[in-house]
Amino acid sequence: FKERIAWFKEAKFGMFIHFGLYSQLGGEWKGKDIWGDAEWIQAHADIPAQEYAMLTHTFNPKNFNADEIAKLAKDSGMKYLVVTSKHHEGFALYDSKYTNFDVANTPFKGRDILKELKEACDKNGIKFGTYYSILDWHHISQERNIDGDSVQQRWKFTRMKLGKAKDYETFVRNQIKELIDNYDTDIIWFDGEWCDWWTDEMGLDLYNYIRSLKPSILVNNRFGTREKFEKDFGTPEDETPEDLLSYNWESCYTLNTSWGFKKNDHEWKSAETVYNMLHEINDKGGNFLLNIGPDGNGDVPKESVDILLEVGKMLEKK
Ligand code: FUL
Repeated sequence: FKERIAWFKEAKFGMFIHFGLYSQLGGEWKGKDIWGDAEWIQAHADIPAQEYAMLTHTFNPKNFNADEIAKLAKDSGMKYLVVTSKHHEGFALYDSKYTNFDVANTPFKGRDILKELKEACDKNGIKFGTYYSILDWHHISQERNIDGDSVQQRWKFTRMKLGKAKDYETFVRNQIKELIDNYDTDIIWFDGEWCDWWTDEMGLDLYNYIRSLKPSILVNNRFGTREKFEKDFGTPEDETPEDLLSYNWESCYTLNTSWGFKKNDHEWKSAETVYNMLHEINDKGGNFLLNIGPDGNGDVPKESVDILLEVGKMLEKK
């Protein structure tokens, strides 16, 4: 294990990228500002899956420039990157054989975001990782949980349709295998494991399957109950642990307050804040995964670019 995680420990600083259909909306639905994280807009505005799926017709991030993003990571002192291959919305940012709900069925077809990023990372000496949500608002196996007592609860804890769990497990395996076979991903960064139909046993089986496909890969602890699993690394979110931890970990934060692009979110952290956070986290033995959310055109918000480049300069001076 020590050998497998060595590059990660050394890397210390990485880039998180939240990008998906929601990036087009920028936190607004039908002219209204929707509260909360912009990648949760389907839940918070209670948008039915079919209506949400119409966003594939307009997904066309023409300005998406993987090379610029990988270079930005490098110039900011980052050594790896983790991109949302599929967030809770269920949309695959790559051409997946197992669903039509993917980039190949949008006006952006012919380009594969993961492929472009993977190649740009290789070129720039950045390790490539992929986020994958177990919770899936599009897959037919799951539906909004009508018993939930708030809109958010209904979407956060989906209901597994009777007899469909096995199909979904197979679907997840197939997609993860694509991430390994086609993009040689170095990290599987799970999320959305909290629904009651997803058990620790399923998570562990999946973990072992992934390791059998690529023994050197790293998997975060969100394949099952987070508190139970330390390996391969823990994932404090929006927080830095107070005490020193006995296991490997990575704190993730975003540059403003939303992970996905949000037009009206102007609460940017300063370069100095980011720099200090990085030092605090690293001093405590953790990694820092810092998020950018490109907009619907594929542009990284100028504020993010400026802050990150400034951090890069501060690190160089040291
Ligand atoms: C959370 C997700 O629900 C958020 O949307 C975001 O991806 C964050 C990093 O993890 O659990």
